[in-house]
Amino acid sequence: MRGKPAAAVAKRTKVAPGLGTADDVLPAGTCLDVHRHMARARAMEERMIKMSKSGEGYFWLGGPGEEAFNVPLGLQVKRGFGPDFDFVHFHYRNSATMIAMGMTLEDSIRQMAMTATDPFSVGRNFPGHFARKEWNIPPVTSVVGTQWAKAPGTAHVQKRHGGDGITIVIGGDGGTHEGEFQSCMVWSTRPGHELPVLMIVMNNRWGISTSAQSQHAEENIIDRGKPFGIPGAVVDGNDPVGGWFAIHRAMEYCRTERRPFLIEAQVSRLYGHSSSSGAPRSNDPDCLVLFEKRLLEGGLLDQARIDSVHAAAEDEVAQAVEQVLLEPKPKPEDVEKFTYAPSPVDAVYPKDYTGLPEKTLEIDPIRNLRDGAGQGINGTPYRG
Ligand SMILES: Cc1ncc(C[n+]2csc(CCOP(=O)(O)OP(=O)(O)O)c2C)c(N)n1
Ligand SMILES: [Mg+2]
Repeated sequence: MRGKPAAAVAKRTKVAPGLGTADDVLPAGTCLDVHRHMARARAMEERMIKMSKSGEGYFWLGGPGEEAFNVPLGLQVKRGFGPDFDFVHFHYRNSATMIAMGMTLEDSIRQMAMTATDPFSVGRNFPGHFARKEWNIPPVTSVVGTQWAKAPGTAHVQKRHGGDGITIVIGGDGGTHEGEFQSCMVWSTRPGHELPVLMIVMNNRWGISTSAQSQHAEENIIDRGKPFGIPGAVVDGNDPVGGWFAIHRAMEYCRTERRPFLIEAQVSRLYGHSSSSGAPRSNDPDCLVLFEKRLLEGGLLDQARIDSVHAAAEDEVAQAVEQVLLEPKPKPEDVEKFTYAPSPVDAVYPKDYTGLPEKTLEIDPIRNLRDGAGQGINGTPYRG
């Protein structure tokens, strides 16, 4: 059902001051922003699931069920380029965070449709594998847990640089079993060299089909931070208001103390792991439905306004898909582009990026260096 125009509804709707507790009130305007981005992210992901089933894309995984945490996170990131700003090492379920940070729906759908216009991977990676240099977002990798090992690197730069930029790193409950999660805690807590890393574990209680309860002996995942002296908070990831303030406090701690903090957000997984498991709707609590109930009860929105937010989100997605499906796909000859940068010191595989060394014995790295960049074995130019 389509809602009435916003202006007509606004006249009738008495806007309450906000939602929250006596100490933590999220202003009404922010609540409505959070709700709108949650609805946009959900509509986009649900359309992307259809794309994976209709041949407009080939694989889907993403973040439905995590919007109530991921949107407040994105709205509070200090977005920009360089160590004065936050670095964000994403998990593959952070589309709502990117949308809240200002990503257009087209860009995410471009990656889903694997077009040459996909700004994150030029049509060669899964959806949700974002990368945006100007926002300090290093590429997401599918290899579970690697982001935990990269985070201390950017935080180390930030600590040495000064200022209040922090590194935010996000992963799933399953990924905390990888050694990189421990590496992140070790490197972030070396005495005298503590690092401003906000570690966020999105606990959806599953790693594909392995249940968290069959793997985690600790009561809460944040307990793993205790031996390292890392403080933590367990957050109801279905509550955007509580989540907002938990994120705010954790960020403030990392910005000012220049030390790590651990958040565990308990979230839903609304469409299973990915399209590989069919992306069926689960019975987990739906944060969008729960938030809308609160917005209604709190008098911040009425049903007509909620309907119009959803209608606008669906129109936006439909237009984005229509546009993206007109855009070009990568060409076969693009396959080697952006894979390896040419380097004068890379004397081992000068002509063959994928196979074994061609003529290893003839390679003289010193001569190669002396003769200049861009020259491979026997003077052949690199195909970078
Ligand atoms: C190193 C590695 N091992 C296994 C996989 C296969 N794999 C992909 S996603 C996933 C589950 C990860 O679970 P979790 O960290 O809880 O993230 P969630 O998908 O639940 O958000 C696994 C095992 C992988 N991609 N990389
Ligand atoms: Mg999980």
